[in-house]
Amino acid sequence: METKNSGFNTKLVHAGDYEDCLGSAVMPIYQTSTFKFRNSKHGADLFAGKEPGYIYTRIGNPTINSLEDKLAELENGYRGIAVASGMAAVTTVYMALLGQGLHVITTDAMYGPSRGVLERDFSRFGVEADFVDTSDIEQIKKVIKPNTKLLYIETPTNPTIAITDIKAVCELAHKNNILVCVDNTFCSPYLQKPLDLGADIVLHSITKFINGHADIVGGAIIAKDPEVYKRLRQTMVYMGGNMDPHQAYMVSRGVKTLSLRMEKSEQSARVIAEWLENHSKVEWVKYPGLKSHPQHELAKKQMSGFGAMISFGLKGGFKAGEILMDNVKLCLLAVSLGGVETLIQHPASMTHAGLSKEAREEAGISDGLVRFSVGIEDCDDIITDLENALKLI
Ligand code: LCS
Repeated sequence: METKNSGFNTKLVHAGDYEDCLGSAVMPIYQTSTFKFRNSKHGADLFAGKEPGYIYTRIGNPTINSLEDKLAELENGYRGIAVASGMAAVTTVYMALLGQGLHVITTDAMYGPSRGVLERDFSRFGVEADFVDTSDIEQIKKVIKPNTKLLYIETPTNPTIAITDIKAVCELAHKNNILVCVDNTFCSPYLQKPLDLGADIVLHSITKFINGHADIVGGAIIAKDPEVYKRLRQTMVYMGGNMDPHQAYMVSRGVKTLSLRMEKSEQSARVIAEWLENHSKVEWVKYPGLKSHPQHELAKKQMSGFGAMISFGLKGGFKAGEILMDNVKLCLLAVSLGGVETLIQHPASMTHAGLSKEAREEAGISDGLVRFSVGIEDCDDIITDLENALKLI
């Protein structure tokens, strides 16, 4: 079915639909590594791009392509590339657009490995990087250089929930011939559409809200422009970070309920954030929907809701954090986020442990910071669980 002009929920269910000879209602899993050619001419035509069709699953596969088409429509992009993990998406973008002597500017407080791989690995190949608070555009202006090729932003950030003005930074970047990539993992296209705000590339850890069921790891990249898409696709095919057909099937299934899940999680997150803000054991709360959030007005402008991710600091720091982690019962003590289950974790000792303490502090990740991903359980049950654990501090 043609869904280009349909609403978001219709796209969630039907975009990327594929007609097969049996009339399958959902996309089947083409669990095959390779595809037979009818004859030598057919094989040659496929390789030459003269005929559409499939050659080899790393290059393309119907189950994977169906998901890619759905995600591209959801983000209002040209085409999508599904990859093995969110980090495969991040490294494919870096690998395709950066090189010896080129410079990238990124959000300082973004997901640890997205920064760590630049510091540890891409630096070995002569890629220069500056990490700044991209929520302050002046900081970006200060580090733009003639060799800057990519501005890579994460908004809201994991886990500090800082928000970057996508439209403003895209205008600045484009004036300087710099491409902009936005990690949209925390929002999903349900809440934020970076390509509509001017970005060139959007990427996701689809492990999170897009799949939503904490049962697969995956990533996706969506490009606005055919030329940029081609560069990214070529790099993915050569580097080999492709998604697997079974993984793609799982995501195509999970994503259909994205709006329903996000709506429920967000309703609870708003209530929980306010409740935490008034709790005597809590020092501060960062949630885009709270008036106390420094970029609350910007969040209202560029996001269509405030999401399901909350960060908060406990009075009593590290020790209080340990007590909370060890005493919640309903909330799962686990990394990752964006699933139907409520998850709680401690970035300083978990997701961001790979960064030095100085780098963490510079990026606003204090030792007592708690990250909370609100699931779709009953909100009262989540609050009761938190209250019972907070009482023990
Ligand atoms: N981008 C963001 C914003 C993320 O939060 C993550 C993973 C990634 C990229 C990488 O995606 P992956 O390869 O794991 O699919 N964030 C994680 C987290 O906060 N806890 O565990 C993983």
